[in-house]
Amino acid sequence: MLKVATKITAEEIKNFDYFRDLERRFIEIRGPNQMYWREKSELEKLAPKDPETLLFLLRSMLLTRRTEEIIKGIIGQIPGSAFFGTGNEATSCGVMAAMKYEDPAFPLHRDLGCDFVRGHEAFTKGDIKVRLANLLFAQYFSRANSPCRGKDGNIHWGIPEISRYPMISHLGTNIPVACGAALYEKENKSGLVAFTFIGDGATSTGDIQALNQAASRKLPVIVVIDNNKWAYRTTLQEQTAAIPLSRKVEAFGIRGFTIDGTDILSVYAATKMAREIALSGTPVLLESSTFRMKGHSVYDPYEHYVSKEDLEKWSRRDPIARLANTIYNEPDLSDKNFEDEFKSVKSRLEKEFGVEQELQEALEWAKSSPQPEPSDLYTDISSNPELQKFIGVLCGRDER
Ligand SMILES: Cc1ncc(C[n+]2csc(CCOP(=O)(O)OP(=O)(O)O)c2C)c(N)n1
Ligand SMILES: [Mg+2]
Repeated sequence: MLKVATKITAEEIKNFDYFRDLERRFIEIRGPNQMYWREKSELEKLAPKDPETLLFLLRSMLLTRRTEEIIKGIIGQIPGSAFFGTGNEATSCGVMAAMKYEDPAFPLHRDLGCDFVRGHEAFTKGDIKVRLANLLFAQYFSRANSPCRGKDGNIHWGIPEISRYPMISHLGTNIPVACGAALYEKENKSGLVAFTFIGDGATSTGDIQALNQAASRKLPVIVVIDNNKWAYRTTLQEQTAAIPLSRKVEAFGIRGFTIDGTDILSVYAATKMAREIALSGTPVLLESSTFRMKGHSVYDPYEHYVSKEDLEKWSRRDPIARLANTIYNEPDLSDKNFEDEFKSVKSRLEKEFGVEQELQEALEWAKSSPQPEPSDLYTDISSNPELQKFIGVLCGRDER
């Protein structure tokens, strides 16, 4: 795990009251087969307890949130819109941290935490060693050195070097693709588990049927639902009666669990459990309960239709605040000045953990990166050389 600069010592962290609300944490993991699978005490054993992992998780969530704040500030300078996962960081970071580094991952656009966890150390891409944050900002600016080499904004990108594959815009379609990846891993006996994320809205698409085949073929696959209670402006209750959503796979004969997606320790433990189940030949649906704290996109005036009460209630379950409170005993989640206190704790931690510096450097790197050449417009369209050549001819260009 990455060593992070922080003022808290390993000794101090050993003494903190880690187990004080553990009961409440794991009681929230529900599911018809939960007890059948494990005793609660066994599940607790899967939660991270070493200081390095806890601090790494906190730093990853801070990086994720701060990146989105920075992006909000540069809207207008980047092409297109942006879609945030504010409030969802424990799910994206917790799931990714509990999976194996080589497990093929298919996150959504709101799951930047997955990228920060898997790309926490610089990795080699092409000819250069690069940090994830640099690539991410280059992608938002559509620069020539970004994962899509300037051909896309901030959605359909992947980094195969770290087994992080792109998402598909059509809701739910990530599911059959991840199942296909799981089939590949099973046939190759790699011991790896493919996993993907879908929104609550996507659970009402036909693509969830892919889990029927995955179940009968005993594929090592996990589907995580980012249940943020909204699908654009449609509420959860308006789009389905199958609540909790984890019930949706009972008919396929596989396991569904609902977890508290704002508590990264629960998410981490439940994902470890899910990974073991998936490896034993039963796909898993993991519903992570969160709340979308921002609009569908930056241009969506969510304050007009999301109630103040809901936003206030869920802000006190902020995943970063919860983990900071577990480790440092601050911010106080029930204090009437919670928002102000959290703001100051967060900005202090961003500096102490080197988050601000890493992101500002990455932003500058991306801004000064080259724009794509117009002559590259038709390159990289197909991995099939014949088809690529054909595209070149169609576009009146030589195949490059
Ligand atoms: C099959 C399909 N239908 C409709 C859309 C349009 N659309 C894009 S995002 C969205 C809402 C998605 O909600 P959810 O799955 O809950 O994900 P969230 O945005 O909350 O992360 C819709 C309806 C689409 N992309 N694909
Ligand atoms: Mg949603």
